Amino acid sequence: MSDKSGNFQSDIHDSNYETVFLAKKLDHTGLVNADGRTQESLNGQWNFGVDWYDTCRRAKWFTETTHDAAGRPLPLDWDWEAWERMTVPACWNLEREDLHYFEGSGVYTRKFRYVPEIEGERAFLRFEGAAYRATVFLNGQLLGTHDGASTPFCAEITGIVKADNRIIVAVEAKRRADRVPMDNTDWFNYGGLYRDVILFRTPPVYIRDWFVRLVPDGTFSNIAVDVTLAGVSGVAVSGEVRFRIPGLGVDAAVPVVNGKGTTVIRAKPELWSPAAPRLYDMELSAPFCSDTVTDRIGFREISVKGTDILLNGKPVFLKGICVHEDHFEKGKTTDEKIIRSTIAHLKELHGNYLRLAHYPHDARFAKIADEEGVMLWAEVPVYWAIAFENPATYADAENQLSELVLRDRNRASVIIWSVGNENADTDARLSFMSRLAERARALDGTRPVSAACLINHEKLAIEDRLVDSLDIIGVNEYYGWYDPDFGKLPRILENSNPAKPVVLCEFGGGARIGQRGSTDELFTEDMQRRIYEKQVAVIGACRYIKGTTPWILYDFRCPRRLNRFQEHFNRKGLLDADRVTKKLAFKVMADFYEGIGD
Ligand code: GCB
Repeated sequence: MSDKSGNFQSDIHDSNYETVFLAKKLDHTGLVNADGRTQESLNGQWNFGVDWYDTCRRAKWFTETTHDAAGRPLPLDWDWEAWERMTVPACWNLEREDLHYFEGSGVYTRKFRYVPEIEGERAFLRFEGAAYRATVFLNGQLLGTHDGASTPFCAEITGIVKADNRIIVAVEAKRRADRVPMDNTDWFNYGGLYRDVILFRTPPVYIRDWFVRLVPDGTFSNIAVDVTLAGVSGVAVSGEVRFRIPGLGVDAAVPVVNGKGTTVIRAKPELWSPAAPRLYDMELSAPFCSDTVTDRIGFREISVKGTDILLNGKPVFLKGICVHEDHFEKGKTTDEKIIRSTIAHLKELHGNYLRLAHYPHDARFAKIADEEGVMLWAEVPVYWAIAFENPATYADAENQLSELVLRDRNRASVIIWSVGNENADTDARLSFMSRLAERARALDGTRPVSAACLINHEKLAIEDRLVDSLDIIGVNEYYGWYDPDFGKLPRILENSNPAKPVVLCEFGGGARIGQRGSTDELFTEDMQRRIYEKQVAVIGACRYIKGTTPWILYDFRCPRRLNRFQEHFNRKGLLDADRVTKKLAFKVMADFYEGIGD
């Protein structure tokens, strides 16, 4: 039917209603680094409507058209102020019982005041995470649409923002085969505006982003700084930015030409490490445009040599554990207290490293890990059977990876970018994931790239063509659990002769807290402990395994797990989902890591 015909009504007849919203993307190209700037929180109680049929976008509620052309009131289907309240940030699934498994669209709205502080000031909204698709409107105008549940995005609102504003965010949380992750995962699909929403301001010309790090040349005495400046209406800016690290006596010029500047400065920082997580305050200031940003940076070098992983030139064993961003009360929403208690458990394990599985965790994690001296594996949700043949899926994955790297590349704690987990070795997957590895290196040439690769369970060897594109080989194996024949693990390790370091990024087994029995009884703490004892004995004897992150620190919500011990939780945690009660295997891992020493 043509939209010219007299009985065409776009809100009910236009099946392509999303096209216009998708045409304006909020992606990594619009990301502005807001660290070290004054941030005004838009968190709090928003009005919220469950919009199961996506009518906000179909019927353009966001235009707030309340009267027809003749001035008569319209029978509206929305009613912002009468709607219930929903906490932002929060996973809607845990806010209301009837939304526990809700995977449709929800509309969030609130008002806010805005008073400019300086002449020509620019203003931005930044969303730290919205699952999965968020379409943002301000004062009736479309700002754009973001895809990806776990990475940040920004929208410039200069010229649209007024004294009194209404923001509307339509968030849609469907699982789909063409998304990243796709519709089948071993974790819960939380939805909503579940991370912070902030407003920040900049001068007309402003410092958009920076990348400060030790040059990985083995000398530990060169600091590189890249700066990006944004001009008014996209006009390229040139000028001099000062780069200062008072603690090192650094005060250097970074010449910026056409928006980009880069400089290498000689300096001898105390190196960041888990034993001494030294951070330096730094400042970038651009007097010609009156902009200044600050950050706290740790300087360290992470590299790979043969089958060794080197931290500051010395071999290091990554003593870690996997953790999901999943809290029994808050889901994927987190806070400083939760992050610090996670790290406290890692330290009780005598660990120095966490695998943040299987998607980017909250931005505060890496900041706190910087302070606490914890190394991190950061990952994008290229998980299991992604639509590797689909170019749109690749674009989504590449964008999520770009947003992650741009968000966290100034964090010393992040030492590995992972481009995926347990994906079948097809040509399409090889091309997809090796392009992702190249993308990570293009945005950040200072960190190794890894992925959880595959074992050939017939040949009993680590075998995955993706290995050629990686710096560190991640391997998941569940001998003693999914495959009870534990004897295969030592054979696999003997049969393999990798030229690169291997990290065992998963092993383990399930145990219901308090469930006791023999070491052969599934879901008992006793069997889980036995699996850990056998695993660490084999791992400890393998010359090329340079790190381990068993699966997993805490039990986590998982709709695929329906037996009487699981009750919708994956029970492979070393602690219960209460994040307090330890299982017997915890001590096995703690003793193993204590024995390895620093
Ligand atoms: C895996 C996956 C992880 C699962 C785990 C399990 O290999 O990478 O996401 O949760 O196994 O418990 O089966």
